[in-house]
Amino acid sequence: MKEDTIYTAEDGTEPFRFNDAVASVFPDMLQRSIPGYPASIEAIGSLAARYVRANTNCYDLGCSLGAASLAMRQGIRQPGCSIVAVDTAPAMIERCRRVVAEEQRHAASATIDVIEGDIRDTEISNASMVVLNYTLQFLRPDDRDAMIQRIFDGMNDGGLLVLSEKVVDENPEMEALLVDLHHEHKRRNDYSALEISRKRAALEDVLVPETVAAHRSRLERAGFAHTAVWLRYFNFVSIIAIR
Ligand code: GEK
Repeated sequence: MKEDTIYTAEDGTEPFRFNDAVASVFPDMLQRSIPGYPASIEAIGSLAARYVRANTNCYDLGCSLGAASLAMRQGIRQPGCSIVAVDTAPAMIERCRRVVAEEQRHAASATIDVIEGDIRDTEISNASMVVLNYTLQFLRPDDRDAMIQRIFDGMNDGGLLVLSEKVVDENPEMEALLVDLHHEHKRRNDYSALEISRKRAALEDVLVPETVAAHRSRLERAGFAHTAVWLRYFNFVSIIAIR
């Protein structure tokens, strides 16, 4: 796995982009930066085994290198399922296609279609499982209600949405503590204080976090019957919602 040293060189004045440099170090970046990321991928596999129904579609929206799609494919126990993996970044899609093709050789039941495109334009239909693993946070806040509503509308009754996000706490004191704990976690994972502050500056206005309450009320407004936070590690949460 290639090491993420991007912010040893870049000074953080340019907004963060999912370009070739990022895609080439992405597994290392996610593992060292998102507390709970491996747990989110593991749970997506287990949830696929429980919720994916025969002859339905599954969506991995903002798939990056396809980790959630591969976990779904491994978990699915039903025949006739298609996984649609979508990302807008060409550098991610190119690598994702290679990873999926490599794994296809040991292929399990479901097919994976890797599509370069914007998730705001992706048609969602006959879905028994949809994954937004740390992706909604990159959409403009104004676009988020419509995105969640389209997901709900394209899902079958009993279908499952996994929504993982970086969040912000309502309480400024708790927020400061959680941010500090996250930065300490990154330092333990060998990012320097300078790299951490540069990356933070680059993500300003690119990754816009909301509160857990805002996410849950959006899901409820869209029509989801049940929502729960199943994972929280500092300011990183994963929510499941059942239609
Ligand atoms: C994982 N889910 O490994 N349309 C499509 N893709 C988008 C859009 C958009 N409008 N906006 C951002 N992206 C993955 C990790 S990373 C999370 C997801 C992170 C894509 C973007 O190109 C990037 O690949 C992904 O969303 C977010 O489980 O880097 O913190």
